[in-house]
Amino acid sequence: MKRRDFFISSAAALGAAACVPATLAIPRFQVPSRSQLWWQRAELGLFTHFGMNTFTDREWGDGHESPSQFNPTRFDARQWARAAKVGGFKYVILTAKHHDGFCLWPTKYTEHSVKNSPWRDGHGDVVREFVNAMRAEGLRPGLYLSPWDRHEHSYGDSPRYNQYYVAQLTELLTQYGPIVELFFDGANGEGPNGKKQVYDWPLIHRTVRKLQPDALMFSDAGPDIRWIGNERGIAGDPNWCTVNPALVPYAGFDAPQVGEWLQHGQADGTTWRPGEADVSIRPGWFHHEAENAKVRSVENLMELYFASVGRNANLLLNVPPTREGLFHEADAARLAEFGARVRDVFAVNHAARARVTRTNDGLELELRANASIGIAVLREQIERGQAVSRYRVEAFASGAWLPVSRGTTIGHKKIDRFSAVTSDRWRIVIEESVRRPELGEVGLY
Ligand code: FUL
Repeated sequence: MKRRDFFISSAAALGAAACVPATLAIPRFQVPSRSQLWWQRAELGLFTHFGMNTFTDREWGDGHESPSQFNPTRFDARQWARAAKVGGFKYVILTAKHHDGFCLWPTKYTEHSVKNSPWRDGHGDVVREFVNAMRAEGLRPGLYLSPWDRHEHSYGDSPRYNQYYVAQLTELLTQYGPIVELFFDGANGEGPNGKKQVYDWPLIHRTVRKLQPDALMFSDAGPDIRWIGNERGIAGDPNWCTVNPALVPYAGFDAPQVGEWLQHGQADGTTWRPGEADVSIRPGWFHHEAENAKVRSVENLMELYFASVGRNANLLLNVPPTREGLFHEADAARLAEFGARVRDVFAVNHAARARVTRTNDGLELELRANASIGIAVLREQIERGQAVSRYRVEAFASGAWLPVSRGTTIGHKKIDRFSAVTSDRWRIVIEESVRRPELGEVGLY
């Protein structure tokens, strides 16, 4: 059901609250939680796929690998953290367990873990070193715990495996300090007994909420962050932070309209669930020697940045450590270049000291001097919800307002690129919104 009744016109929408006709019923709208707000403002997350596959040169292990194969001889999570920080990333998510079931921490619940590996004579704990290293660099750690487990015998025996999974989740949430995000992957294969595992998502969600109420849960069904619907790092346009959760009731749920829902969200959604766009810096998620020359170029990473962060989604860029336990020099160098490029592109904001006037349908900016502008960064104050559904950006040139870009949603951030125009007068015109918009700081570069 589309709730058209609360789509109000922009003119009324932009005035003070008192200008909204008293009879117009504006329903309760959605806003981010404190954790979601931090997360959306962070914009950039790094993903690190590391584990048994790193040593077997595979993407999906079958669970029959031996812990003796895991031995990262120069393991140094501080090197990952420094590279992430230089790249401008604010949080980092590690695969504590991938589909092969091998655990990077010495869990009590299986022998298939680092404790039976030669690494640090079985006394190592990748998760511990990871969280410590991230925090030491001011980054927030997150964890991926694959629900699909191709090693664990109880897998497919649903209640038993659910207990196993929740027990592992409990270890991770009680022994390693605050976890910013739990990444729940949707892959769900057959168990060794041929039975399909039915995950107890309500139990999983309750466990996380109880143990770490501020941790955000990611999956295609949220509940806090939604998958953007592809692994190419590209968000939809439009992209709403809100969805109607009933449409995708649990992770891995498949229906024809799911792709659209993930990509775009819903203007009239009843739950705040911003999108995260995951993608790898290389063809694979895990490190493979043969792909060392296939690390994405900085130009390509910038395109991904504009297609994700520039469309109101977070970018989760995967950088897989090598068998030595280090980011490969090519990846580390690329992260540094990417960070420098972003800082460079957004170094001088010509709107920073502009005189800003609220118009009845947007904002007008008078810059301190003429400037050649080719990028506009728009923001809504999402702590008050998301409202804009159509806008245009204009520059005053040769005696008239010239539209330079048009768009749909804005949300936390929308970045428009256009052929550079020189002007000292710029304006944002909100053509349509679903409720009263509150624009945030404008950037002109
Ligand atoms: C997928 C997994 O199957 C891949 O191995 C990877 O972890 C990716 C992020 O999610 O569904």
